[in-house]
Amino acid sequence: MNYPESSEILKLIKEADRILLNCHSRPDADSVGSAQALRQVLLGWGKEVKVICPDEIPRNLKFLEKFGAIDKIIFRDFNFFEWDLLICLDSSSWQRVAADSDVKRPMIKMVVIDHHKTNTQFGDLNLLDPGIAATCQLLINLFKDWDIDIKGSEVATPLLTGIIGDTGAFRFPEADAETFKAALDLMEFADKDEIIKNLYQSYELESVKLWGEILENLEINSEYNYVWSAIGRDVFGKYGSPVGSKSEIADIIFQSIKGTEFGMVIVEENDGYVSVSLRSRSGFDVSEIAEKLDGGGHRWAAAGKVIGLPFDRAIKKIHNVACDVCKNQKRN
Ligand SMILES: [Mn+2]
Repeated sequence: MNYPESSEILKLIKEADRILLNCHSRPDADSVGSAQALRQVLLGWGKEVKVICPDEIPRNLKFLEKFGAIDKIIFRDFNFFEWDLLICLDSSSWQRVAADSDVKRPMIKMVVIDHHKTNTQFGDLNLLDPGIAATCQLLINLFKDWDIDIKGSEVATPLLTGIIGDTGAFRFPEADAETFKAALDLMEFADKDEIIKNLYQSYELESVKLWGEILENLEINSEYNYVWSAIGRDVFGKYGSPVGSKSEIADIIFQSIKGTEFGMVIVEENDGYVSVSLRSRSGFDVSEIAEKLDGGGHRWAAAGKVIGLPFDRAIKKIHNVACDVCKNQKRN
């Protein structure tokens, strides 16, 4: 057995007929991949399954919807009580699931399966593996405990997508020998080329043009060795407000500049809503900054936001938080 919780989770699933799975707010490859893979396993057991998400699925992950539609729902209006079980995947908190702090956790049976070290254990049953590279890799271990052989593209392709996404295509140190073994097993059934094409070779033209503006504003904080850029909502709007653009350029450039610890891309998405994508180059734990900015993530990639402040003050707040965390991490 990989996990002591595996049999208990299986028991809850066997007792349920109608099961909800989630993709977290601003879903990434690991979120969508883990939901789509688990959906297939549950369908195979004759369960009725719905995958819900508070946001749209980003364009570069839409190809995974060929394995089943993902329903964008408004959490405050959704009737959870028509369902027997909710399995929350890759989500460190209920807030991350619902994307609305006014919506309380519904009192239905809930299982949490996640790999974020900051997970608040908001489920009735929580399966957490904070050392593992992706929730999709965790699921492979769980499926082994359930005696499920991964056969067929409909399980393998979503799982490999999540593993590639959360490891930055196997770059981060969390991608260890076990991750490569898992990927090797999946390769027999997964369409790796399709995944790479969608994740890394399908940038929208408008998105790339926006990167130009972001790079134009690139600055360095030489006291703490981080790079950053900020763009206002007028510029963001000029290119059609491509939400995914910020994390794309963060992945490509902001964790790759020689001599720096980390990078931040700050975008004023709307009046009073400023988001920041953080990427570490050196192993500096950027999730600590994200957590203090109403967000979260991992050591190598994290995101946060500032709500209700004018743009210039939001930028200032982000820098203050970043510098405080820098000071502390230096001290320790
Ligand atoms: Mn993940």
